[in-house]
Amino acid sequence: MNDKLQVIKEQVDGLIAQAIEEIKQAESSKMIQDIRVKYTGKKGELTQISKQMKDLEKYEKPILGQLINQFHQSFNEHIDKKQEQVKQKELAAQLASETIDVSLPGRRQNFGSRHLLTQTREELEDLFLGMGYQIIEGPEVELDSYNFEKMNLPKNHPARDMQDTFYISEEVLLRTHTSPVQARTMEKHDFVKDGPLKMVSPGKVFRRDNDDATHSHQFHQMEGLVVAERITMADLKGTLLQFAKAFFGEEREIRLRPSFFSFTEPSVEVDVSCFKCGGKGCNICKWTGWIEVLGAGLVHPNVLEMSGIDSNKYSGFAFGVGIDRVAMLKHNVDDIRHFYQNDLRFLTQFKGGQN
Ligand code: FA5
Repeated sequence: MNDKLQVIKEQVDGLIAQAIEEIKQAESSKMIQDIRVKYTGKKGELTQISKQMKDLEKYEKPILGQLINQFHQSFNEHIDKKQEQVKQKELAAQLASETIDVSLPGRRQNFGSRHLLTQTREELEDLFLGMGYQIIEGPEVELDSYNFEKMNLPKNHPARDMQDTFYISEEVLLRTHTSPVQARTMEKHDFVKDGPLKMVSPGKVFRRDNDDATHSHQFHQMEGLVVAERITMADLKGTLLQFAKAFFGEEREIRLRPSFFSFTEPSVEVDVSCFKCGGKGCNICKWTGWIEVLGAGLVHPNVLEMSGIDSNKYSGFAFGVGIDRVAMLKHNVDDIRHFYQNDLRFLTQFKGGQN
């Protein structure tokens, strides 16, 4: 080996010694990668030495080639071994840092629950389903003809004032009560095929009302309607007593007071004996012993006839319960606006209807 080659050999030997030393010190995959680039990369140290190839004599070139191969062999051997060790160490560290303590108690999931108004509506539905009623829903955006005219409230009737509402056009409005579902159902009913008509219809209603603790411009009602031959006030009273006992408690009594609705005749307001004081008088019943819960009556013959039912053959009773009101009474809620404010401090008190 001539002097020139001797110098190159010393350079390569020095380089491999230096690389091996650095490999020994490497502690991460990143450091190993950097060493690879530093020695064997395109601009690496070995590449610099290889560049001398072009200045060598033909017979000298294979000798340099051999030296370069030896470098690669030794370098790869060391670096691969080190890479394997580092990989093991890194994997162990990762597994240690991601250890799951399976003995830790789980985090509690906070589930939502059914709104008290939904719970109340479902309770009322179940109760009437149990008495053989079917549930029928009607549209919230209603025609004037169903909301008023077919309920025996012709245009310009003064009783319309009590149920002013939001009009979409002259003839289309947001319904003020669930009573229009009476007419929609009666029109379709076939007594020969379907037998007696027994239905309840829960849903949202709207009125131009001033909001206060017991009034909202949007609230919920449930309509009840029974039409068959020889239906009397006794049927109405018996049904409402059963409802009052099932919903408010077995000891409840009811009282009917004369009232006016254009679609029933006679019409009544129905009171339930106070479930807090049992009728003795307290702040809930305003010291009267009775709480008003709904309006009812025998279906007016005009209403039957307008829906195509022979009022000489058939009669019926109807009632309309304010769902918000009975929910307030049963659960001692002092302001109807709590139902619509979505305050979790209020809502989470009624977790009975867990989803
Ligand atoms: C009616 O709406 C009649 N359609 C009920 C009816 C049906 C009578 C069938 C006869 C036969 P009234 O306007 O009284 O009647 O309302 C019925 C119930 O809705 C009231 O007893 C009350 O519980 C509730 N209610 C009325 N206005 C509001 C309001 N602004 N906010 C909350 N609840 C109300």
